[in-house]
Parts: sequence; C-alpha cells; structure tokens
Amino acid sequence: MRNFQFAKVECLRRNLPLLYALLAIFLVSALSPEALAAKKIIIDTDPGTDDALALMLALNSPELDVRAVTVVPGNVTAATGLDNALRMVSLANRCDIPVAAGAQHPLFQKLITAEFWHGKNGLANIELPAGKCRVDARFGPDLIIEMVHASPHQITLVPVGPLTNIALAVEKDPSIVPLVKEVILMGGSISGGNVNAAAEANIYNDPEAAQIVFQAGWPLTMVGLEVGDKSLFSKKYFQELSQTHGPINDFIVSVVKFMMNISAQFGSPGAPMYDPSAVAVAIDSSLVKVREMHVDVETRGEFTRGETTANRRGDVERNVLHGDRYVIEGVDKVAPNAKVCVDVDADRFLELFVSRIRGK
Ligand SMILES: [Ca+2]
Repeated sequence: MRNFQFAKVECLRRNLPLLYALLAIFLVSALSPEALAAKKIIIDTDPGTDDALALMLALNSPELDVRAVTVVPGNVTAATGLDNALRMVSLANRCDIPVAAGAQHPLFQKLITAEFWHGKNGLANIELPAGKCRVDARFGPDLIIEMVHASPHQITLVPVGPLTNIALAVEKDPSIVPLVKEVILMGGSISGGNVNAAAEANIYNDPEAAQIVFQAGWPLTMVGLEVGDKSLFSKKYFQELSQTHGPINDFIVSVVKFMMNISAQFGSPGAPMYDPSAVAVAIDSSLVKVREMHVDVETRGEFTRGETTANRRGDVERNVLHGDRYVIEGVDKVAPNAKVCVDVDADRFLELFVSRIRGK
C-alpha cells in the first residue's frame, strides 16, 4: 500500500511540469484575444477644457484603443475645435489616430460657443505648439460609418460634445446602428440643467441631433450631470497631480487649474469632470450606478428645450379620445432606451484619472 502511494506521489511529481503546462494552455485559451484586446472607441469632441481631460484620459488608458477623433462644433467653432484636437493629439505623439472635421453647425439652430467657460481658444488659453499631426480628409460622420462597418460590433462611440456628428452618421447610414457595440455619451441630466433650469449643455446645443441619437435603438449609456457634478476635481487631486511632470501631465495641470478657478468664482470647491466621466465609464463601468429608463429629448418646450426627459416609472397612461375628452383606459409599459448613470464612485474615478495622467 505504502509503495503504491509512493508511486502515485512520484508520478505526480514527475508530471508536475506537464500539469503546469496544461494549466497555462487552459488559462491562455480561456482568455480569448477578444477579451484581452482593448476596447475600440471613437471620440466625438468639441474641445473644450474638459474634452482635453477626456481625450488625455482615453489616450493614456490601456483598456481603450482610440481609433479616431471626430470634431463637432460646440464649446468652440468647428475650426477652432479641429485645431485644438490636432494640437492635443500631437502633444500625445499620436499622429497615427485619424482626426477628422465634422459638421459645421448644429442641425436646426445657431451654434452657441462657450469661450466664457473654456477660455478664448477653448483650451484654457494655453497655447499648445502647432500640431504636427495632419487632419484626415474624410468627413467625420463618414469616418464613423466607415469604421463601424470595418469593425462590426466592436466600436464604442464616446461622444462628449453636441450630438450633431453622431446624428448625421445615423441619418446617412442607419445600418450602422446594430453594428455599433455601444454609445457612451456625456450629456443630459435627470435632475435639472447646467445651461438653464432644464437642459445640459451638450444636449441643449443640438436637441434634434440628441433625440435622433437617443431613439436610434443602440445600447446607450447616458453619463450626465448626475456623474459630472458629483466628480469634482478638488485641491487634493490638484496637489497630487502637480507633484509629477511630463508634457501631458503639465498640460492637464494647467487646464484643471483654469477650470478650478472658474468653478471657484461660482462657489464650487472643484471643477466638475463632465467629459472625462464618459471615458471613465468606457474604461470601467463599475464606477457608476445605472438605471434603465426611456429618455426623450425635448425639442419644443418653452422652458425645457434640450431637456432629457427620463421616464423613471417605466410606464405611461393610455389616454383615449372619447367624444370631446380623453379617458384614461390603462397604463402602457415603455421600453427603456438608455442606461442612465444615477450615481458615481467619484473618488475612485478621480484617482483613476490622476493615476493615468501622472508623469505622462
Ligand atoms: Ca465637450
């Protein structure tokens, strides 16, 4: 018996390398290349100070593979935004990423630019060196269409400006909708606006485009004011990021300093991290708590144009015309079309941001 047990142990010992090899093969095959690959994203942006934060977070996060940057008018004009995007992609030494111009105006209204919040040049008045990266000749919405078809079910769209370019892409080629992996957008609010009582700026700047994007029928996550307003870049994080240096690190420190100063003028202890919040959710969705809701964008309200009206209950009354009046005949379910971020682990988000920018 003892001899038999010894033989068993000896057999196991001799075959240990083989067992380890089999275990290694199992682990490698369990992690498919798909699981190991970074998430392919296209950033649509109107840079913009918080756009700068979003772009640099994305470019310095191994979980994300930025396939293109498309520029939309919003915080600044289309031309200034394109120039800013090229300068930033140059600063990051990433001329391999196509940067394309897109729409020149919102679909149905005049552009509202926000130099008041973002500085005269949109980038906190910081003069980055002229970009060495060249603009891609393709029209932004066409580039989105082309890339989605080239990598079906793999591209995540991360719009952090007005939704004009995304709406144009959907209107031109609705067949992209089922081929987009998901849309994670910064915009909207279910608790009042930052432009006025009702509307958040990205949605307010092109409500018709936003309504097209929300109703398109793709998986959509709305990262709105509920996240950005809770995620304040405060002195604590500023001091942390100021201790390290590098071209991107130093640029971001200057941008957040500008943002914190302007926030302080309006009584806030820190700068709200609006646009980087959508990138952070693309990196790690466990940073936020979501609730599925049906969201429509108000396009006609006297006081509410640009509001994201979210159905929290998941149903609507069915009112049927009987003669000269409507009679409630029941309640109909409404299908959710968005995951609305309702809460965020702000400290974990800010720590993630600082850790990715530090020393870069
Ligand atoms: Ca933006």
